[in-house]
Amino acid sequence: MSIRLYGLPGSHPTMAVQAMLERKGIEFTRIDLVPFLSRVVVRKGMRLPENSVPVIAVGGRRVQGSRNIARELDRLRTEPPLFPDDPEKRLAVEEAERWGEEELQHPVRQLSLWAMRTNPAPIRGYMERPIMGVPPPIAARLAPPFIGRGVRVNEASDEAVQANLAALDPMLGQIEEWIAAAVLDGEDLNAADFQIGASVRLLLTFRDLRPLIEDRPACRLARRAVPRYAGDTPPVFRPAWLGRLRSKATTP
Ligand SMILES: N[C@@H](CCC(=O)N[C@@H](CS)C(=O)NCC(=O)O)C(=O)O
Repeated sequence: MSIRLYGLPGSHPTMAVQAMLERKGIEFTRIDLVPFLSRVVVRKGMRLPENSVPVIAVGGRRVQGSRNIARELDRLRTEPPLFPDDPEKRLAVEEAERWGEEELQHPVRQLSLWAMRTNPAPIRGYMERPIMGVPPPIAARLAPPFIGRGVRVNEASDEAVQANLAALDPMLGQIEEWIAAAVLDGEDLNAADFQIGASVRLLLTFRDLRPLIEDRPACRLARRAVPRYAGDTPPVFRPAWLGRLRSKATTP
């Protein structure tokens, strides 16, 4: 089976799919596109309905979207499964997965784009391979205008980032409720573990956030689901925006 995974450097849903492929032991080649330009490649070049990655190409077919891809991977290789057999447990995993994609993924994307626009120096660290044939050192230097467009289309404003940072503690709390209920972080990792884990794992590449959250169960799950995530961003967020997380981290 030959699979190509199309993504973007640093993209957390792409990393979720990569981790699911690795979990299943399916061989794949990852191809990273240029941020923002990827929209044209995916919509016009691949004729897919959405303008986002991840996309996998398998046997002449393309599947778009991290949740669709999780189901496709279970069809392609049943073991180990990404969803439980038991219908009730499956529903709970699907709800956590939906939340991970619809509620958590975008705020994390906004934080990451805003940070890359504010300080482009760390961008190179998120690039693990050539970007559409362009070597990472050159691609990183060419990236800022594309990141700027990404910031605009994803509405990664100061206000959004401030609100997302304030919402982070309750979001991690929600993940930890699912961990306590054994929906997440069970014996076998499921699609929701990868969906959510990849987002939290990207948060752990931010030096502002890492010391405030890394001891939390949600972050242990993230490191389990995605042991390695390239990239490291020095402090970038305004200290006042971290107030809520800071007070939570110091409260026993
Ligand atoms: N929620 C979808 C979409 C993911 C998504 O928005 N991907 C971003 C990268 S993290 C993207 O393709 N962005 C292109 C752009 O904003 O120009 C999924 O999980 O597959």
